[in-house]
Amino acid sequence: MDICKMYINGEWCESSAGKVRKVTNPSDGNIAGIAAEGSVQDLDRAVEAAEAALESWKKTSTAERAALMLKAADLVDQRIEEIAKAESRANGELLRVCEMDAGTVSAMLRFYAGIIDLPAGSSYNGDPMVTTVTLKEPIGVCGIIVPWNAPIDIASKAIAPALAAGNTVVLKPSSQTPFATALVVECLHEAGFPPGTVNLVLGSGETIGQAMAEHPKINKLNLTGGTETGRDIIRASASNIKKLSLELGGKSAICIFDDADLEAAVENAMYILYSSAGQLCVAGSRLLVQDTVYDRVLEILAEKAPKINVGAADDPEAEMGPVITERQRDRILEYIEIGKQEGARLLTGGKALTGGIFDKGFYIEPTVFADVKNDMRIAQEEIFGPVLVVERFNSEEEAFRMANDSIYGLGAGIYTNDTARGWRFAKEVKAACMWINTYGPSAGFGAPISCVKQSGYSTLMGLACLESYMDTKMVNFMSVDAFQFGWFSQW
Ligand code: TXE
Repeated sequence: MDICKMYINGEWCESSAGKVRKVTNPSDGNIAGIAAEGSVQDLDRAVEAAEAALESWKKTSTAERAALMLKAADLVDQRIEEIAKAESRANGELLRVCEMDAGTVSAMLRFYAGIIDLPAGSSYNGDPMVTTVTLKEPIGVCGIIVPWNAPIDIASKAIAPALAAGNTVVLKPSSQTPFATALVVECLHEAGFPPGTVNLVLGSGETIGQAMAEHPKINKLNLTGGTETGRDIIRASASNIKKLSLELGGKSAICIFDDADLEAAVENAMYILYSSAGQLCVAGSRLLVQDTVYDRVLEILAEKAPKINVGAADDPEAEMGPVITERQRDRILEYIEIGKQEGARLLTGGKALTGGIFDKGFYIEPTVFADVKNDMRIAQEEIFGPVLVVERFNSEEEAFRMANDSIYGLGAGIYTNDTARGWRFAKEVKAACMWINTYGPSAGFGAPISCVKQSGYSTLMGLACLESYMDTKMVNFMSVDAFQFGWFSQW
């Protein structure tokens, strides 16, 4: 089996420490691939290459950068199947979901190539002698650290704006999912990005990720990952005050009011959570249900959740796949035990699936807890597995208070036919992305997602994201020769 290599200064290479890591396929327990396990020396080499490439890369025209991005997008489209299979084998995401993720990569490259010229400075003419303008310029070397869920989708949402803005990139995928990311980097290489513009370093978060946070020559670090990892990176980067963009955990609430279409609301909630086996940061993992329809919603969940077709990621009939690792499976099962001990009612699921393919991979039954109180750990902590917690509320005020009673601020949803209530929800609940009578879709890549509370701080998507990969200088021009302030009497 070929070793997935790193890409530093335009060349593919193995780890200078000669180390490799085997990755297990969550669907069947087989080896998904073998990847180089980089050393800090490899990271240093990548940062030096990115720094060296920066001088010329930031002087390229936006037209040159856009042309390379568009070419890379075409190359990704030609390899969609290969990229999707590489991702699905490593993280157990359903293959058709990974195909959508791969499609996002080329879409992101095209989107940012399309808006590459939009960031502009301003001019200020408030003083007859001084003219002030702002200049936008690349930040420098950008470190990008991504998680194992939807890795290429998430990586592309950072790589594309970083490169479009004239930065160079050092990318570190999760050690669980290097393969699809390496194929995307191959497409960037083949498109003709100059050596050092894009670098791929493989390895653990504790070693390579930590070293990126500490590295004085990485000028901006983008993390998508858990909130605890965000804390680690804030601490590790304190020594050099690099710019941080943190997209972290979530425990998003979906409020279902009694005037909603309950079947649609429950189907939406189940889809967004279980289609990724609960491994989607923005998934609505807390269902807040008005007490007048609480029993009916539980009836629907009790009937529908056990019928979800769980299977291997490449099974076209599967509606839910495995969770990422044996360790993560056991962690989720621990949370299920915690839920029982806290007094929540296990409505359905709660066990690891066994028999056939389930004995080889890491599968958990679609699980629903009812009668959950919002101060329970299973309502407050991110489980990141196929576990839905259902809580009841009486009034709108109580529903919105419960939705806000979370350290996270990532997603939030409401199902109601009361338009005014939908607007009150949008204004009163604190979250980065919100949905009214749906959950998940959005009308375009231009809408920015700005994480809040302990879901982090960052601006994902849109022109705001592109500008977040630029520094803004204020430059003042004096329009009078040999200007003096006239402060000193001796003049
Ligand atoms: O995260 P981890 P995972 C979150 C999701 C969940 C987590 C799941 O909510 O909490 O990601 O992904 C590296 N210093 N989001 O388990 O463990 C690690 O190697 C530096 C939110 O992978 O935090 C990996 O590359 N780096 C998101 C990356 O950090 C470190 C959407 C993430 O690892 C490190 C998707 C350290 N100390 C998932 N420790 C959103 N909000 O949009 C680990 N890493």
